Formats: sequence, structure tokens, C-alpha cells
Amino acid sequence: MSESLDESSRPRRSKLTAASLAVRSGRETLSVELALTLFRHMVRTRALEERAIKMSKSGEAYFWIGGPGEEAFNVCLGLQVHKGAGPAHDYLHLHYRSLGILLAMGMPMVDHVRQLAMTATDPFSRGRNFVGHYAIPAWNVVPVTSVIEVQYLMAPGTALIQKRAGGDGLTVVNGGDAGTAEGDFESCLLWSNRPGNELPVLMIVTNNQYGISTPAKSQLGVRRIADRALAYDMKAETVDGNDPIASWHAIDRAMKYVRTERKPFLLEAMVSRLHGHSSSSGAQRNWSEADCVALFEQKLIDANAIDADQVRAMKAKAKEEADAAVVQATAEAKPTLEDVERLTYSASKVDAIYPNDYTGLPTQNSK
Ligand SMILES: Cc1ncc(C[n+]2csc(CCOP(=O)(O)OP(=O)(O)O)c2C)c(N)n1
Repeated sequence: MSESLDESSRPRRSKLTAASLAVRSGRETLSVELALTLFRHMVRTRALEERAIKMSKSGEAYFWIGGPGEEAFNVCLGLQVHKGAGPAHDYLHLHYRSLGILLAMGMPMVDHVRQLAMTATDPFSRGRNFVGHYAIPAWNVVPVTSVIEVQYLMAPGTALIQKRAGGDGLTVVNGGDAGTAEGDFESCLLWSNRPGNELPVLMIVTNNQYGISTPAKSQLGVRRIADRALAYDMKAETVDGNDPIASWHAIDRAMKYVRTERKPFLLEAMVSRLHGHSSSSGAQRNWSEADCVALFEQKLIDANAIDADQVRAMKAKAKEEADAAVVQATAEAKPTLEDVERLTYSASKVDAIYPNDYTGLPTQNSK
């Protein structure tokens, strides 16, 4: 964040005088308006991630995991999701570094903090799960699990329903590079592209080149994870996930293909991991990796789309928003002992048929 930078590392003011109409990366462009929207959500996401890390270090939270370094790609994804409930809208099977997706979709910061602070008001798990383990029925956000990669096995299920229902809803599933070693990933490739039964799945791998402390290059024989789609005759692409312009267009291309063809697409995004794996490894800032927020900030300044004062104001506003979310959430009630047994199971007609299958569920038999 610019507040912690000294003068020499502050972004340079652009020498351009005329306002540019578009911001460019290679041959691709975005309108200034869209580029600034992306940047604002990237800055908001980074501010909340940094505040969340502080919470874990100060004892206001017990554990942190998140996605600093994935903001560019994730914000582009969140803004292109068709949000809503049911098969006409997109389903999201996410992993634990997806804050940027949800903030761009409109999730209030306080909900993320509630789960981090394990409050009774946490709307995703009532204070029972790790941070970033979202579950939002109104937006088809399927519960995030800590068990990596199982989301890839579930994704063909929602996509099958979407294919049967008609419409252009698609299923997004994301995860990291190390997880692709699990059979669940291969099963997703296979089940999404059975000849004649192809499914509208957008498979995403955010490749930060590490699985906790194991470097990908010591584990993966494939040059690009996207190449694994070749074996299934599936379309695929690898994109620089630190470049929001390239990411926006890659996601747009992939989504258009999946929505219209009703067939799967594997998109690999090369991203950074700016604070290590989680608070368990200290969450110290790694200054050796590319920072998508700093890179886009300089690009926007060079394009005359924003100036350094406006950047500072945007960052200050994002920090205020994150701080206010923490103040609000940390004042809220924590779960009580009695809450441990509340809302664990949802009673259903099935209980009457299999009354003994649900340990601890109050049934007629146990009364
Ligand atoms: C099935 C399973 N195996 C192992 C773990 C422990 N674990 C948690 S995160 C992680 C690394 C995942 O790396 P990657 O898939 O590259 O995602 P990243 O965290 O780098 O985004 C591992 C091995 C787990 N949670 N679930």
C-alpha cells in the first residue's frame, strides 16, 4: 500500500497530458472506466487482505489464509459472473483465496471479517469455519471446503443440471496448482468432456507455483497445467493472472465459449503468492514476486487514467472500509456453548425414513 512506501518507490506521475480513452496491454485494451472499476476492487481486496493478516497477528483472529497476489484475476472473474440462484445463473465452486471474486460480486467486507473473527453473525458458517470458506445460496456459491480439490468433483454435477435446464448458466470451479495432483481434478476433466455429454464447466487453476512449501517445478512434469486439457480434446488457455487486462479478456473468451457451446474450458492463471501460504507460515510479505496492484497502478498512471493523489485517496477509502468492517464484526456476539449444536443438521423428510443415519439428530426415536 502506498502509505508504507517511501517517496522513491511512489508511482511516477505520467508525462502524458491528454486523457487516454483506453488502457492497453499488448494488443488488448479496456476502457478507462472499466479499468478503474477493476483497480478499485483490487485495491479494496488488498486492503481487506492486509487488515485480515493484521487480525491474525494481533489475536483478533485465529488463522488467516487468502489471496494477496490474485486480486487482478479474481476481480475480473467476479465482475463477469452471472450472479443469482438456480441453474439459470452461474454456480461457483471456489477455494480459499477467492476474496476478490466475492468482493467484486458485491459481498460486504464485514461478512468476510465475521468468518475470520468467528462471530455468531458469520453468514457462511456461524463462526465454525476458516476464513474465506464462503457459502451463499442466493449466489450459487457452493460451500468452500478446506479439503482441497473436492470442488472439481462437484462441479460437473451443477453443470449437468444447468445443461439439462437450458439457458446459458455455467459452472465455475477454481483451485490451486498443487491440488491438480489430486484425482478429483482429472475426474473433472474427464466428466466435463465426455463425447456427446460435454458440460458447461469453466475449470480455473490459479497457479502460484507452490503447494504450501513445495515448488510446483519439483512435482509437475507438464509445462503448463492448461496442457492437461489437450488429452481430453478440451479448449484451454494460460493467462498472466497479474495482468487484469489480459485476464479480463481471457475470462471473457472462456465464458463466451462455455455459455454458447455448452462445453468445458480450462483456464490457467499465473498468479503471485504475496504473503506465503497462510498465517501458519507467518504470512510475511514476499517482495520478490510481481504485485498486480502496484503494476496496474503504474499502468493507469502512465495511461493518464488516474494520478498519484487519486490512487492515495482510493487506497485510504479502501482502508477505511476494511477498518470499519473489523470494528463492526469484532463488536458482534461470539457463538455460545449452546450454539455448538444449533444448525448442525437440517431436519428433512429423509430423517423419518433413515432416522438413525444422522448422528446427534433429534429424531422421534431419540425423544
Ligand atoms: C485433500 C487435501 N490434501 C492436503 C491438504 C493440505 N493442504 C492445504 S492447502 C494445500 C496446498 C494447496 O496448494 P495449491 O493447490 O497449489 O493451492 P494454493 O494454496 O497454493 O493456492 C495442501 C496440501 C488438504 N487441505 N486437503
